[in-house]
Amino acid sequence: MESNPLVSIVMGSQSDLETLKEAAAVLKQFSVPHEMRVISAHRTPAAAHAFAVSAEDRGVKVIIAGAGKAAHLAGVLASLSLLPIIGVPMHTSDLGGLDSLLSTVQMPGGIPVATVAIGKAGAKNAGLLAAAILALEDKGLRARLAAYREKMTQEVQEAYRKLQESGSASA
Ligand code: RP5
Repeated sequence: MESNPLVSIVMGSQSDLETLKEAAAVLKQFSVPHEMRVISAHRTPAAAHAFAVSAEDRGVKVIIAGAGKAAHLAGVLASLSLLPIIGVPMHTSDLGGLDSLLSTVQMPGGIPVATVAIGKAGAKNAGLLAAAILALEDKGLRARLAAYREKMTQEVQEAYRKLQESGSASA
């Protein structure tokens, strides 16, 4: 585990790990020090409290919190910390993740959670959003993010060029 993480990725259950790995992969790609923890707002509320009130003092700058079903983790952490909190709603078997999405995004005014999309796309974007926040004070990281965007643009343009070459772009 990273000893001086700038981003803490917290998940409500070990079962969320496959999804939250996407956020960790992005942070690794951009060389952002990070850690991963399993803390539940419902099953380990004392640990959630202790984590939230100490994260800033440990040097953490952004928290990514992923949870599913009645997903209160991001909101609880946001209620206890002034750090920016990014909420990742897990996909669920019962309601497809709509349960997680609504319980993460529908925060009362005054306690913000920046909620991203359900599931792996959301976790990936949580990593990118955390990196963008840190890039405000880190020119090297900003340059790496700009290069990532440029590569993505070129890949889409290349895909379109190939489609045109194949003759499938119009009929
Ligand atoms: C939430 O309940 C977790 O974030 C997880 O997404 C969901 C189900 O947890 P498990 O029953 O799989 O541990 O707290």
